[in-house]
Amino acid sequence: MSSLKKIKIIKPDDWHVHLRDQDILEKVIKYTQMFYQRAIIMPNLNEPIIDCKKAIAYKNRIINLSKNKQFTPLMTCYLTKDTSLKELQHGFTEKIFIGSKLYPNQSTTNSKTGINKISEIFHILELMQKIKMPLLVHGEENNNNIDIYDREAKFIEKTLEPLRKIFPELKIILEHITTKEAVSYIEENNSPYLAGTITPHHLMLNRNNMFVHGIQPNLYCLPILKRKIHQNALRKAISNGSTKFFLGSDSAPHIQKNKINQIGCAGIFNAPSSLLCYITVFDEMKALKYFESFCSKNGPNFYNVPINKESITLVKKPYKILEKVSIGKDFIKPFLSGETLTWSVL
Ligand code: OTD
Ligand code: ZN
Ligand code: ZN
Repeated sequence: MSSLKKIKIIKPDDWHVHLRDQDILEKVIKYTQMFYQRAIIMPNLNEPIIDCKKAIAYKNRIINLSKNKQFTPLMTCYLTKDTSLKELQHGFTEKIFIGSKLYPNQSTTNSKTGINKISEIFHILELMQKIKMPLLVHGEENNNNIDIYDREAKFIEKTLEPLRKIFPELKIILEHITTKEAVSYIEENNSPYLAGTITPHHLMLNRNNMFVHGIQPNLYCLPILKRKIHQNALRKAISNGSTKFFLGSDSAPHIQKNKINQIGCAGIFNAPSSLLCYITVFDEMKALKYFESFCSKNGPNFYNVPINKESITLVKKPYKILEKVSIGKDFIKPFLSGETLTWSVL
């Protein structure tokens, strides 16, 4: 009998990933498919996915480049103040969209057509509440006068809480949460209409890691890494078995020359190791019994879609993360590239 520690779980889904398009999509998609049965594909392309036609075309490009034909991309609609209600309703009822995405203006990559003032889209949110269409939120207040480390907490106070009073039955996913404020907001509300996703990098790192031996552009992402007390709050949140939190890797590949630049762009490409990073943290927190719910049950239950039938087995065996993914003459550097994790996929 092998003495290897093994865990078999229902095949997980990634409820928040950036796959990009064309040559990058072609190279990165297999990493997401290695671990996940389904994934919510973020719509922030250079030309954002703002209607059904664009979503169907993008979904087909993803499927055409997929080797794993079991994989299901779940599409989201990038909200603008001009989003058509008819289009949105059609997209949701026809299952073209699983939800809509709120980007506050200039909050992250390709968000320059995002929302300036939340009241601009109240009519859209009203419809979404009525048809039970989930709202996926990049929860940062888009105001340069607010310290970058405070933007998530301010968003909860200034935008999210008032919004939830107006639309109490709107299903909201506060994505890639990074603060103790977000954790307690979700835990204390304990609402069937509110959940949060957590990334591997926000669980494994804090803001000190961005400045070890100099500045580390590959660890620059938005929302930015926070203090250790926030990192610890996230680690605790996943360790107590709450069903309000689930997996959303926020893997966001950029070619290296755009990361290491006069103005380096935000985003961490964790797809080659995301599931292994999560299990490492659950293991460190002695919370492996909640790993499967976080990865494979809480998300589908919140989105009201079936839990996967397939499974995946992880073993406690060293796994070296690849150094780079070539894209033409350039490359993308994965999160923790070249480092060795203690878990791998069987
Ligand atoms: N954060 N980078 C990107 C998106 C995310 O806010 C996000 O979801 C990106 O490059 O698309 C990032 O740092
Ligand atoms: Zn975001
Ligand atoms: Zn993202």
